[in-house]
Amino acid sequence: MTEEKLFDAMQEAVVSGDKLRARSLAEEALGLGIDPARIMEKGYIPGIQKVGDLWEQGEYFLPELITSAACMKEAMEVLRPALLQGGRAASPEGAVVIGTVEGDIHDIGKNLVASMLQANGFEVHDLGADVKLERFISEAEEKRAEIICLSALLTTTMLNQKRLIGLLADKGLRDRYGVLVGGAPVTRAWAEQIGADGFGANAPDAVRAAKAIAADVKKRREHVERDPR
Ligand code: B1M
Repeated sequence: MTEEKLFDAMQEAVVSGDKLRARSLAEEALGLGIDPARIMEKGYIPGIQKVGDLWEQGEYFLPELITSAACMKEAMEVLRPALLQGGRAASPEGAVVIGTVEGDIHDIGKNLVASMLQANGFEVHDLGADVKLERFISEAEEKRAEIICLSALLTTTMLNQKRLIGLLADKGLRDRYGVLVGGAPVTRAWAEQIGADGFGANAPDAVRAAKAIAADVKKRREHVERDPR
């Protein structure tokens, strides 16, 4: 099968909820040496986006959404080890805590971002989905993370990204951490409006933003250690 045909078939597998096919196509694409991030971006993500459109048009209901999400997980399970290859064990880029915010159970995009961060040399502490805001902070403190990464897929739960930043400020910790936000309804304008340190439109973009934020936080911390006044 050509690359284009494979990508079309992946989209179809997700839309039709065919888990076995979603898995075997991922294996086939890896066997052909196609980059796993590209497989996700060109094959599977357009599929689940189409499912979202069909849901909005009232053609799909919750069971279809759940089955298609399971197809994404099947594909991700195959692709994840390949995505992680090349990740450096020493984690020179810094540490992050990542999760989907309280009230929100969507985790496919967050998992992809977490894998790509790990593959790019970050130490990643994935807290899962529907994570309490206080927990992001306590884990960041415990793991001595540089960045708190917040994913949100619902317009209602996006507000928790703003609340987290407020909570950090209330605790006098705002300068200690970089905050990176993302998720389907999240925009750069929203990130700026709530005072986040960075925004990722997709997983590679999140990695770029995280690198810049981590460097900045490390500099800030070094400065405070040298001159604690
Ligand atoms: Co839901 N859902 N869903 N859903 N779901 C959306 C988000 C929706 C847009 C569908 C629609 O109406 N078209 C809609 C939200 C509407 C809104 O808020 N305005 C919606 C709804 C309404 C709901 C429920 C409320 C439905 C219901 O129960 N009535 C419910 C919510 C439950 C809850 O969370 N409390 C619900 C449930 C579900 C399922 C469980 C069935 C399933 C999720 C399964 C799972 O994740 N384990 C599901 C799915 C699959 C979707 C859609 C179809 C696909 C989401 C997805 O996985 N996309 C979605 C429609 C859509 O988004 N078009 C929809 C693929 C993924 C790779 O993309 O997550 O955007 P995404 O991640 C991207 C970027 O956003 C970015 O990088 C990723 C890779 O490119 N990114 C970051 C993500 N996080 C980042 C963090 C970063 C940086 C970048 O830094 C920290």
